[in-house]
Amino acid sequence: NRSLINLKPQRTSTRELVSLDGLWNFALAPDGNNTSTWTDPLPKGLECPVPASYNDIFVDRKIHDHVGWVLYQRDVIVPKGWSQERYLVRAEAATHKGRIYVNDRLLVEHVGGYTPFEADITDLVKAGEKFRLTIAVDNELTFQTIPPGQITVGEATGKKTQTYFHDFYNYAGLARSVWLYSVPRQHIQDVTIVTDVQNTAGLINYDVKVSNNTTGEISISVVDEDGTIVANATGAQGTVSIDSVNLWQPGAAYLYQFEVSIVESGETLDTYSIATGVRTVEIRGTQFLINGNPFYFTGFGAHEDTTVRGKGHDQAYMVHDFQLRQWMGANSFRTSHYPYAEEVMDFADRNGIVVIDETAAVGLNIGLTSGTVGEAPSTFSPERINNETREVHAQAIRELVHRDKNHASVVFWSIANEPASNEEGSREYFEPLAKLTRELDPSRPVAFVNVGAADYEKDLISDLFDITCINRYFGWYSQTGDLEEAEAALEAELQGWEQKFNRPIIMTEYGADTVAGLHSVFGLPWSEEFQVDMLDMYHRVFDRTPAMAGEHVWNFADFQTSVGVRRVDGNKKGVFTRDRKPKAAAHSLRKRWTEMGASK
Ligand code: BDP
Repeated sequence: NRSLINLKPQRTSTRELVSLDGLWNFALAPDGNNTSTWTDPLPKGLECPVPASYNDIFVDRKIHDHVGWVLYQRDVIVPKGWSQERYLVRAEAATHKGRIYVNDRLLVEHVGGYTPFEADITDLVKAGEKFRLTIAVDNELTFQTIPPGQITVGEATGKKTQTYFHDFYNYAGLARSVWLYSVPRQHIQDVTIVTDVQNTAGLINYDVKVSNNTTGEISISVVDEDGTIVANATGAQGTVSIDSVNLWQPGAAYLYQFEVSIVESGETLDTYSIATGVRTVEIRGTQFLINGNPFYFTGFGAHEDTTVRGKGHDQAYMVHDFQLRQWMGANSFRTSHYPYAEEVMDFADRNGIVVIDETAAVGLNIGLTSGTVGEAPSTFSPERINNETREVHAQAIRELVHRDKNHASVVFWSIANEPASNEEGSREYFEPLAKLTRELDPSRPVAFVNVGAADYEKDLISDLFDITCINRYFGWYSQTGDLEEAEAALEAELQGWEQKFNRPIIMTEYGADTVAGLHSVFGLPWSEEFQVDMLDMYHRVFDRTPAMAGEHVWNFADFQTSVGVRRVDGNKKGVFTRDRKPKAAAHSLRKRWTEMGASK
C-alpha cells in the first residue's frame, strides 16, 4: 500500500476525533502462516497499554524477546452522529510492520515502524455500531527492512533471535497513539506549505489537495497569535503575503494558523488548520542560515526511550525533556535514529527548537557492529542491502517528508545514520535517494550522517549532500582515554572535511560512556570527569574550526540497547541518566551553551 495518508487528525468544526489509547487486549500471535485465527477474540489475560512498547511491560522473557507478530485488540463504537461522514482508524506507528483488521477483515498492511498509516472503515461499519479492532504488529528486521536486521535460529533450541546493526533496543508494538476520526465527504486531504520572506513581508506558498468529489471552493485565512486574520486567499494553490511578519525564530517561536476551508453556498464543508512558522533556511558557504542569520546547532542526539514504556510516547517525558534541553541552553536536536512522534514535532514548532529530521535508516553498515574479526562482509550486495532495501528506504523517505514537511522546526533532512559510505555500492545506493529527497522537498537541505570509518578520504557519497554531518569518537573507540592523541586526530579530520567541501560541518555525535557516580582523579574513561574532559577537548577543536556549524553530543540520556559485552544495561553516553538526572557534564555543557546563546 503506497498511497500517502491524510493529514494528522484534528478536531475542528467539521472533524471529530476519538482517542483509542488505553488498555488493549494483547497476545503473541500464534505461530505459522495461518492468520485466520488472529481476528478471533483474543484469549483473556493480558492487557497492554497503548501507547507503549510491549517489551518491558510484562514480566515474561518470552514476550520481551519475542520475534514476530503480536496482536492488540479492543472493541470500538463508531459515534452515532457520524452517519454523514467518512471515518478512519489511524495508528501513528506500529513498529515495524502493522496490519489493521476490522472484525474478520484485513484492511491495510503498512511497512515501516515510525510513520502513520490508516484504514477507511466507512463502508464496513455503520455509524453507531460496534466493531472488533485488531492491530497486528511485527517486529522482525531483515536486510529488506529499514532499519535492517537479521534473524537467526538457535541450533539447539530452534528459537528465533533478532540481531541488528544499530545500537538501541528493538522496542516494538504500538508506541504511539491510535485514533478513530471523521472527515466530511468533501474533505481536505493534504496541504503543503513553504514559507519565504521578502523585506518585512512573510510569504506562504501553499498547495492544497482535496478529495476527488470536491465541488466546493477552497478558502484560506491566516490568523496570527492574537486571533487576528492577517491574510486571505482562495484557490487550491497560491501565495499569501503577511505584512510586517513575525518570524519563527530559534528560541522564539511564532506560529500563524494557516486555515484551509472548503466552502459551498456559504457553508463550510471542511476546515483544517496548520500551525505555520514563517522562516527561511539556507546554506551559504560554511554557514547555516535561518532567516538569513548564521545558526550554530547546540544540543543532542537522543532516543525515544524510557523505562517500562520503551519507545512509548509520553507527554510528561516529552515536556520534561524539552525543559531539560532549554535549561541546558540547547537550541536543537536530531531525531536519531527514526522519525519521532508527531506530537514532538508540534512541540518543537511551538518551542522554537530546531530539528534535524532523520529516517530510520540506521545500521546500513554490516562491518560496524557485526563483531566480525577480519574482513567484514560487504554491506551493499544482492544478498544484503540491495535494490529492494533501497525501495523500502525510498518509501520511508516519502512518508517522512509527507508527514513533517510543514514543520517550521525541521530545517533539514538526514536520510541515514552511519551507512557504510566507504564501501563499494554505497554511491549507487544513495544517489537516487538523495535525488528523491530533493524532489520531494526542494525547500530544505539534504544530509546523511557519516561514520568514522568513512573519513574524509574514504567516504564515497558526501558530495551528493548539502551539509557535512559526522559522528566521531576519538578518545573513546579510538585513542581510548588518550585525549591528547584524540585531539590531534579530531583536528586532522575536521581540517580534512573543511578542505574537501566549502560548506557547514555539524558534529552530529561525540561522547563517552559514563557511569553516573563513577569518579576518577585521573579522569579515566567511564568516569564523570572523563566525559567532561572529553567534551571540553572537542569544544576546543570546534572553536578553532571556522566551518563548524554545530555540535550535538551523543546522547541526551542513557538508553537501552540489545545485550552485548560493550553495554551494561544499555548505552551510558547520556549527559543525563535514563531517569533524567544530570551527570557532571550537564553542568559544563550548560555553561558553554548558555554563554554561546547569550553572546549572540
Ligand atoms: C554511533 C551510532 C549511535 C551509537 C553510538 C555509540 O550512531 O547510534 O549509539 O555510535 O556507540 O555509531 O554510542
